[in-house]
Amino acid sequence: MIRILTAGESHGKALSVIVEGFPSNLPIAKEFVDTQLKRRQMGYGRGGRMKIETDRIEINSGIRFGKTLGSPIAFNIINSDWENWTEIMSHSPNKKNVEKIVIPRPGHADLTGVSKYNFDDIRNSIERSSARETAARVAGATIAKRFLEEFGITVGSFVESIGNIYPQNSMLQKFYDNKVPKGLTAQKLADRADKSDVRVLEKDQEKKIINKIKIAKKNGDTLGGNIVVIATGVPVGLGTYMHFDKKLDASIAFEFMSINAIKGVEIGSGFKSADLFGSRSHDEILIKNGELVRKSNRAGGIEGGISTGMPVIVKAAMKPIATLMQPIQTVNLNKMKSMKARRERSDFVAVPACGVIGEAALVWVLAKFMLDKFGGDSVEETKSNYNSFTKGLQARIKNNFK
Ligand code: EPS
Repeated sequence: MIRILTAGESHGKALSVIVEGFPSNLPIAKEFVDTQLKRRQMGYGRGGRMKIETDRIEINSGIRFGKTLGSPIAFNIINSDWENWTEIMSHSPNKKNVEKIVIPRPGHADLTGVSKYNFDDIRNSIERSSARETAARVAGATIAKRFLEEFGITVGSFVESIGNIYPQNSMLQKFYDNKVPKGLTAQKLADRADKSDVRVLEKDQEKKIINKIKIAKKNGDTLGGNIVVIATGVPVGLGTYMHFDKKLDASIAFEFMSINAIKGVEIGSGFKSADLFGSRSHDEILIKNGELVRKSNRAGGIEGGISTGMPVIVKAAMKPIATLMQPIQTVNLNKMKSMKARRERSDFVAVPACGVIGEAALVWVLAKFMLDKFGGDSVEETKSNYNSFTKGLQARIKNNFK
């Protein structure tokens, strides 16, 4: 079983992550992790904070001579902004009378946080509920990403829409229809998306989105959008229908819903399939060159909680950032008076970054299910188990039904 634990406040000294349960001998380079952290920081529409931070890891444990030892892996990511927050985030009693935050912003964990934890200062909630935490999560998940690569599994994302601006020629639809150009791995798709400032695949869509973000900024408003995360090279047989909490799709939905600001998740053509006849919703089974294949992939690579061997397709909806420069109505908790919410430095759009965080979510679940199925204390052992199941699988099916 793999586990991950993150710690850290948004404006504290550092974020930390501990990852446990990966086999030994997995090659992993610091630069590989730092590259993923850099990708998470990109995107048109981020606020001032991303100009301050250059996220990179310090390795504390679990790696020697560029390979995992099988022991817990621990990283730190220093918050450069901490220098400006040492008094506000002091570990000592508040002798300097640092001002308390008393006006909750709708859409954040401000009011729910103080209600639950008995705080008299909203700052106590803001710090941990901040999406800054996802930097630690992305760093930890790079171990899973590297692990999956050993089996030819790649995970990549792109932005499907921001502010209701969709592509003319939907790549997502091509995945549902199984009409994706041959050899287009999820990695290649992500590389293409990374070339765009908003991580979309079409130039024209990019232009329209940037214009809409400019309008949002001018109006002191924010935008959300949809991300698509795809995994290619996934073998048949991850997950099970044997028990509800062991289904692959159930775990994916959980992992995505746990990302800040995500309000909806679908696997394959999800919500759209609810509107169609069954004959238009499922993936016909055909024989091609003596092999069993699927005509389409509307199921998003999962049937009965088990991977089908087709690309795993996840779409997730991110709500607009809740900190508004033209704030909406709330209440001053100290005066118990109605007023506009507090402004504070924030992003206008973080959908491009969310795609990279979605990749971290999907690699994590897939690595977990790979290790559940194939086990192994060293990568070599996992590979040997993997090969014994996947090689000749189709021949075994044919043989069993003779
Ligand atoms: C965030 C508010 C902003 C974002 C932050 C998430 O930070 P700050 O309050 O320092 O301006 O930039 O995201 C990150 C710091 C990050 O690394 O993604 C929030 O309230 O969730």
